[in-house]
Amino acid sequence: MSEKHLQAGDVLPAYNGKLRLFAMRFCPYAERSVLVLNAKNIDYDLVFINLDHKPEWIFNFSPRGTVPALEYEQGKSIFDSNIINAYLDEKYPEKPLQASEPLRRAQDKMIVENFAPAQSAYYTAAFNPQNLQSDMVENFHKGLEGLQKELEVRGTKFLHGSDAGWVDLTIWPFLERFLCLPLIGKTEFAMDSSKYGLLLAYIEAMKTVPAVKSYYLAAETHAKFTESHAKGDPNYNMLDTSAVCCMRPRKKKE
Ligand SMILES: N[C@@H](CCC(=O)N[C@@H](CS)C(=O)NCC(=O)O)C(=O)O
Repeated sequence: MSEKHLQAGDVLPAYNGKLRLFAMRFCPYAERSVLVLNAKNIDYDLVFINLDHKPEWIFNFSPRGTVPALEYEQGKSIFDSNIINAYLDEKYPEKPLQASEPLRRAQDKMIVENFAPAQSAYYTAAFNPQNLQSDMVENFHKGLEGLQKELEVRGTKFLHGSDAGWVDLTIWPFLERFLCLPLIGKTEFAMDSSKYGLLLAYIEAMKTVPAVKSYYLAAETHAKFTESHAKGDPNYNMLDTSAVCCMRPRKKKE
């Protein structure tokens, strides 16, 4: 899989019959769908999009030009991470990721809902720091405290149970990114181990989940991307090694 992000003027790669997810490597919403595809062992292709210079064809798959979008049949697509993930879980029922009990499913959705203010605080801190207000920092910590409380009450390794499920994979991409905030100087967002011991243990457990591990990026990498974004020139292709391979030193001609 290439980490290169396609942009305006680039051609749409040929369709090869697999499900195809249009994504951006640093997008937490796209990551949600990647994790669900991985966790369900579904075969798929990833196409990364430069969101500042979008290729014209992305609008055929996602009317607002947002990612993720899923091409489920040639030229036919759905968009939005929650819509895509619900579709995948129902269409491929072999390994269900949502709770089987209706009440538990509702409670899982409430966890995601209650976590949303923490996500917004993260977005502001990372991408609009000039608009950051103290109540956002409070909301962030309220979100983390709520999550930790839920882990304590449930008493399971993951929120879903002994395996990670829909609820874990839905909030994970944000937890992964929260860890980069102290690295970009937002120390008020640090997760102190004396306060967040259980949550930090959960984060470590999530990193070992195969679906997560194969797509996980370290806090330092997220910090680098966020800084490039703050400078007005997001470095979408910072993980693309295809350019490096062509710069190997050539053998001198005899
Ligand atoms: N609610 C959507 C949000 C998707 C979203 O905002 N994606 C961002 C990237 S992280 C995007 O595509 N931005 C490009 C744009 O808004 O033009 C989802 O859950 O999929």
